[in-house]
Amino acid sequence: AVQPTRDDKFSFGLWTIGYNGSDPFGGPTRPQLDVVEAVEKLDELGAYGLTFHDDDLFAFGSTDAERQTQIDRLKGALESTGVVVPMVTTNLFSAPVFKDGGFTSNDRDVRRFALRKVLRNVDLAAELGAETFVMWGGREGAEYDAAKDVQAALERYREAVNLLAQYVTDKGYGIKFAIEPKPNEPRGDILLPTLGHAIAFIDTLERPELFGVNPEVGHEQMAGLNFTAGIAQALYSGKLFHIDLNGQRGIKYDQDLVFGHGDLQNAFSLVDLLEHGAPQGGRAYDGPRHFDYKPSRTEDITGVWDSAAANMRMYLLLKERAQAFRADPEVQAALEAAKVSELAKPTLNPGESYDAFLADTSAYEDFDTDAYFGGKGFGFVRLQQLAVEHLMGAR
Ligand code: GLT
Ligand code: MN
Ligand code: MN
Ligand code: MN
Repeated sequence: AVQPTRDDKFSFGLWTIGYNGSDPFGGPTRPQLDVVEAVEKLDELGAYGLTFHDDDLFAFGSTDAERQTQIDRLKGALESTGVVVPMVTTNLFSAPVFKDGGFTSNDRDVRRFALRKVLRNVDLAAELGAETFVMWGGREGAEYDAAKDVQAALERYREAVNLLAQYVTDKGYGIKFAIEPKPNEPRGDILLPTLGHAIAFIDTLERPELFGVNPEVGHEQMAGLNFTAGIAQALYSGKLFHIDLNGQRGIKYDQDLVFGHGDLQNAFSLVDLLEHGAPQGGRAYDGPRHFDYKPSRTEDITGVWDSAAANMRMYLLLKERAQAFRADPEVQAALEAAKVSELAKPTLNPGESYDAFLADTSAYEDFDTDAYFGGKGFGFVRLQQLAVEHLMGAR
């Protein structure tokens, strides 16, 4: 059961397994990975999808012929393996021209160039049958408050994505957009730093139905936020269009560890939520389980593929543990005792007016707050202990 299959919908970014080990303090520790090898090896390991940035497939500044050669090589590998491309994205962060961002650079010519680069890649995404187009605005931000008019930047971001929505609508492309938040790195502060900021921004768009979020485990955790709780809100808003799974250990630089190699308890509650929905039947997640991790630069190519397999194995192991947790009668009793299910019950009676509510003396005048709060506890700790024991395989 921990052998990945296509039905598990595991996908990887070409830039993840293709990461050559460069970091701000040192150069590459591994040679470049070819896209055909990447597709064949992912297929062998049981993944169903490959995702990429334009610049992962063909270097920035490639000629049309070089670009086409790489697209054809990718298509050949997809055909021979059955691997699909569920998501495509554009690199608006590596080339020096994007040093102050793409859609929100202070320089208008850069903004026009960035938008053209994205439109070109949207056409390619449609050609490859991708359903989701991710936008991670890593350079959309600033180091200095005086250097960026954030309200104008949001307006330019809005202008850009409204145009993209118009474009896919007119072309009849079946593509939806997923905005990926990150609080900082590479910029000191990035625009739309958390999934909450992104969801609020989406509400201001001309076609909000075409936009959702692509939250990354580590990015929310870099801000000290609870990823599972954020995902619950994204699901609640119908905005979880895609997800980047990886591992992060606390508030520090973006680690992009293997999924589950960071905050394991949060990974457990996340898989439980994605697979089963809320305990009272709130929405679950149906899309690709996409890994956005970096094989550590200490590893050779064997270590790259071991770590790719580890992501999928961690997910499936957590899924098994979550199933056991949900099925355990003791857990069900503990959930009941902790009143987790009572939260699904509306606070007012059906059709209860505020007059009727105000007339209910049991709600206030006769409600004995001392007796209630001085007495019985909720038993949350016991419930959590059961969860951790299931996670550890101790039950
Ligand atoms: C980049 C970033 C990721 C984004 C990718 C999509 S690229 O590696 O760190 O979090 O998901 O643009
Ligand atoms: Mn990351
Ligand atoms: Mn990353
Ligand atoms: Mn990501």
